[in-house]
Amino acid sequence: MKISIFTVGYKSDEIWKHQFPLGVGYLSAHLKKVFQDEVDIRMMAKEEEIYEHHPDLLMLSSTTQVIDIAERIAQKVKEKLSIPVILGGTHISAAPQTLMDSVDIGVMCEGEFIAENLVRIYMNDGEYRHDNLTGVKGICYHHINQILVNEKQPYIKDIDALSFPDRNIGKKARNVYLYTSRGCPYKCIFCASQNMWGNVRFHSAERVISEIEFLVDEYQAQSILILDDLFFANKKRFYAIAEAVVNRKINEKIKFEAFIRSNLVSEELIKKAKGMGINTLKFGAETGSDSLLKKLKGDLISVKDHQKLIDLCSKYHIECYAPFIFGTPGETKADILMTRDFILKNKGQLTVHGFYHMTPYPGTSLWQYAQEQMLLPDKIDWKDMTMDFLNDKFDWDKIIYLNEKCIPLYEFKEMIDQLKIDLEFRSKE
Ligand code: B12
Repeated sequence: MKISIFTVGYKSDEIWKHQFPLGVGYLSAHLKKVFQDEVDIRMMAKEEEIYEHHPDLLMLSSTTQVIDIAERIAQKVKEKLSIPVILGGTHISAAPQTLMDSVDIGVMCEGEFIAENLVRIYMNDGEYRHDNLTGVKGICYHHINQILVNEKQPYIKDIDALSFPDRNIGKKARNVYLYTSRGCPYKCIFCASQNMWGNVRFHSAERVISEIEFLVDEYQAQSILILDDLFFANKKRFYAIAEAVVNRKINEKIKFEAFIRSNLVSEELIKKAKGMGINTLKFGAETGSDSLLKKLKGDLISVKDHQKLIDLCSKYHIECYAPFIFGTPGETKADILMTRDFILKNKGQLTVHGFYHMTPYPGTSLWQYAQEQMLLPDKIDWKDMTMDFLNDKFDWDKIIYLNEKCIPLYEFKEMIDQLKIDLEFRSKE
């Protein structure tokens, strides 16, 4: 049986040589381990490769913003190949009721075992029907003009049992993606991680080290981008990993980037991070206003923590990156100016790598708020959910603006335009 797996939305060939999406990589590795020679699974770098492979089954992975492209591909594949199309990824996980007509089955959240069950059903029955899908956990599907959403699949307890993900990358790759945990213990109002991954689960330090060594030996990877929502969520494990990296001299061969949260920072931790070869840290700063920050990320974090992290990164020569978000319900003009001043004050020490509009995504508490306040349009065009003010597709007429009560949209736009000038931000494609 032939299966093609494709992540929707990639245009650049360059990025594929280095950074291969891990979601489809985990699926591919798991299905190969379970079915071995019974299936021929290919991860596609381009849409055209699907037609060349001529699979019996297509698996698509998509985020919210590119879901319209997923729909178009599914339609085309149905027309050309008449095969079942299964869709997974963050969007359908949070919004199963949006399953498109051209997609047969949506897979919600952690996908490895659900994909396995679906492949097995197809192998046995040669088709998907209501009677062979009704008991399958973690899926949604069409049945008599309705979308049925089955109960959730339990999360995998021991994620070390999963194989290393397949990666379609070349040798000497840079910023190779690595995942060392699933989920995040915090609940930021704009993030769907809890909905997606449930309680946070960690790979053991040993497993993390063996995957890093594999990337060094197998691919001669030059740098690794640790994509975990929060690599430092379990400090004990972080120290164990840092120590092993140094003891095995891995830090002499490879550098790392990772995501941190400012309230977890101490000098000892940053020193250890530098010691293991982390030369870039990224954190969700979001705002320079303390009261707003607490609203976004909870009471345990403050702008002082942000400052401490930035100062420590500066001291230990670690590059520090952070995104900022504007347009939160309740944000005042004074809050926006505080954020501007915070960014200006840290010029040279902090790189702003996200200048975002507060966009409600399904699966977040912000989405729930927007629904309750009736701030969502009747019909949402998902491709308009561009949150990046600097993206040339950002369209002020189409955004979902949640803060009209505090700052009217036209004044908000003026402030954002002024911020672009004050902070010397340039638009990009
Ligand atoms: C790496 C990454 C990227 C990479 C690769 C994206 C990708 N599609 O893999 C790049 C840099 C391209 C990227 C871009 C963007 N990203 Co991004 N990204 C991530 C990040 C940090 C990790 C993704 C990852 O590898 N996860 C680990 C794997 C194991 O999980 P997974 O991909 O979800 O796959 C599992 C399941 O979903 C499921 N599954 C997935 N696909 C399929 C398919 C089938 C058939 C089945 C059965 C199962 C299945 O099984 C997998 C294994 O369990 C996540 C944050 C996160 N924690 O996930 C954000 C995240 C996915 N990105 C996000 C966003 C907003 C974006 C951008 C829109 C940013 C922007 N401003 O442009 C763009 C979208 C462009 C695009 N084409 O996708 C949001 C998505 C929100 C949403 N509702 O869609 C996330 C969740 C961050 C967040 N918390 O808000 N991103």
